[in-house]
Amino acid sequence: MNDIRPIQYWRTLWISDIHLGTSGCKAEFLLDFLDHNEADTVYLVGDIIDGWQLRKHWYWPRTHNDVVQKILRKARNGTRVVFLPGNHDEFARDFTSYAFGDIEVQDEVVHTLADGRRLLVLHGDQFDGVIQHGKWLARLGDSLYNLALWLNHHFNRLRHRCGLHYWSLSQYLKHKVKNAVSFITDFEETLAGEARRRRLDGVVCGHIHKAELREVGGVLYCNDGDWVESLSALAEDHEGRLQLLDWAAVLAARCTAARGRPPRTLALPALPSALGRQSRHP
Ligand SMILES: [Mn+2]
Repeated sequence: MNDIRPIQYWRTLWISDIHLGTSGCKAEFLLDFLDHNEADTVYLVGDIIDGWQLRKHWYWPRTHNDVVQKILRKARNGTRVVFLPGNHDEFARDFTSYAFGDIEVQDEVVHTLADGRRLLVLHGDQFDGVIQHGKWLARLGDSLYNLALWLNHHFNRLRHRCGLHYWSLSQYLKHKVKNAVSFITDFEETLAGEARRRRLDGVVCGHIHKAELREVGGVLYCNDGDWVESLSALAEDHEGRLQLLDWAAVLAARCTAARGRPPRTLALPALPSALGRQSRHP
């Protein structure tokens, strides 16, 4: 390591949606984050290990093992580590209120901040049933949309030849994308609503891979983001103040500061893995 950045000590850290066992997981970045951040309590807010993908095909590089080892080491050295399983690691839900070595497993918990505010902590997929799902379509890029237009053209020529009326695939997709945007809003409002219903001051969740820290309907809505796309975590300092840690920005700043020094070994993943994650369920 050629940087001398000090370790930051937090009261609490929340990380989720690491998706270990998939090529989309940015384990190197998370290892760097874990090296530079310590906390009294670390909440692993679900989708830590991607059981769905691992069942399909085994992918477990050394760095993914290192992440697990590093977290276990923190737990052994006195950090309280609480694992709240998500939909991709729901196999662990059978072990709720048990402990894996030094790691507690819970479905959800109420965390009390240093200033007394109380937050509901859970992955968030528990509310998928009441929210219309279409998130994957939100990731359709422009090029895919153009492809849809092209397909639409040929698709309808074929329909015409078969004597069928025109049906717009592109319109259909557009409609779906609009629904996906409203899915995020619905998710945020549903989770904030649940915290309000329970007379808590806010909620911390993950699941939709969109880091956020703001007030929604009078309560605090916090989403700690993910380690597939946004490389972010939520942190509480010793006064109870919350902030989002954008590790991609920290790394970019470090690279700029280190200009002239030899480049660090952290590298962005190859394109295929970046593409591979596009269609993945949140
Ligand atoms: Mn999830």
